Amino acid sequence: MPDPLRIQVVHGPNLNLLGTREPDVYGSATLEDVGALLEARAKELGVRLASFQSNHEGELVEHIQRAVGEADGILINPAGLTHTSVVLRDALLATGLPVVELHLSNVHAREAFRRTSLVSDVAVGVVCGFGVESYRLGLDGLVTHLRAKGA
Ligand code: CA2
Repeated sequence: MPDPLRIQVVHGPNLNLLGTREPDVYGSATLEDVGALLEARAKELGVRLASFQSNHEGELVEHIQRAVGEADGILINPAGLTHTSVVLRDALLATGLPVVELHLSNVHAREAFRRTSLVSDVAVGVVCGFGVESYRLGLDGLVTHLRAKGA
């Protein structure tokens, strides 16, 4: 039996607040609910997950750097840093790992600044607009991509 694929899940700033504010935009599920949903899907897919959330850009960068050799791919909701962070983009690119970007909301149907992503063009795919289902769809997409590559 081959070793299971390892996926690093990264949640950006303020996502610790999920389910506590702005339910009209982000839904009522908490980050813990997202973790449970992802773990259930990971079990079905036979992959292993590690999850990390931080409100600090530098901590996110350090964690992403540590994914090299520890993970086969990265599933990330970069939250507000999507639209601003060259350093997060550089960190993701430097890993050389396949990245899937996801968003709960449809960032294209909101303010104009949310249509810019510094991550999308270094990602193998992007999912947005399906609430917490975006996480499951993103995980499925990343695992499909990795398996097609023979990882
Ligand atoms: O739709 C998404 O997943 C976003 O990545 C969420 C970010 C936003 O800046 C992006 O444009 C789109 C905001 C994350 C903050 O999450 C909160 C959740 C509940 C209450 C307050 C903030």
